[in-house]
Amino acid sequence: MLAPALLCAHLLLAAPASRAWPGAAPDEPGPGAVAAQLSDMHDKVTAIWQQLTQRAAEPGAPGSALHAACRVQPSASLDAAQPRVSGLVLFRQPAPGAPLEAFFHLDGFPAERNGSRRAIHVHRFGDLSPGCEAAGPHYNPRAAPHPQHPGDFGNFAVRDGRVRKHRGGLAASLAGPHSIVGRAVVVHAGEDDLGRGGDPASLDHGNAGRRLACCVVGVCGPLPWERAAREHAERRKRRRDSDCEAA
Ligand SMILES: [Cu+2]
Ligand SMILES: [Zn+2]
Repeated sequence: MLAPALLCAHLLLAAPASRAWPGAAPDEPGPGAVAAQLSDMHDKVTAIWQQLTQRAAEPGAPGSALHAACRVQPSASLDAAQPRVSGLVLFRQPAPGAPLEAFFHLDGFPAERNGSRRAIHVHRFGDLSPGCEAAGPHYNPRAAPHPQHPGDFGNFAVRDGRVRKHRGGLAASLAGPHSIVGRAVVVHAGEDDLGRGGDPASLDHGNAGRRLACCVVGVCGPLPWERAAREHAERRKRRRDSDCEAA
């Protein structure tokens, strides 16, 4: 059932795009109207796809959750003065269309600036061999301003040169036409101004500064997530216990 529905959806997508080719009649819709139609059809295809996949795998059923991992490496284009940040970003989505959650485990920031905050985003391209600049702009499938891109994860506090953070309710997805699988997670040297910088760049990328490290999001099984969740729970318990002792 899934394959014929997706085939129909592809045909729907292909039809208006062909009218936008050079040589189209003067009364045909312009590029803006075609883009709006395509965006609308994308949404409809996503809805069909989500209904079909959710019917096949109800949220909470064993094996229904989607997982992905991103092994963060220092950018190949860094100069010697820049910190070498590395680590692991893990994603879990209970079902297609559900909010995404993520663990961010990063090391290698300068330890002397406790309380500094670093931006993390999903960028468009997954070929990072020349350095993290090759990741291109923020992944922005709906032509929205920053910080409304699906991979605008915001700022992360650095403590003792590390980031250890769990975030839920993220807008990005591991499934559907706007999936972030195969795209890049980029860790920046600076803080995201979240669109409040007052200049055009702020609404484009948040003026988050140099790209220190990056990775490509890839599908994985549930084990890395389960391990990280266990470690996260143990850390929280230790923190609670030490708070009780101090009180
Ligand atoms: Cu970025
Ligand atoms: Zn953005």
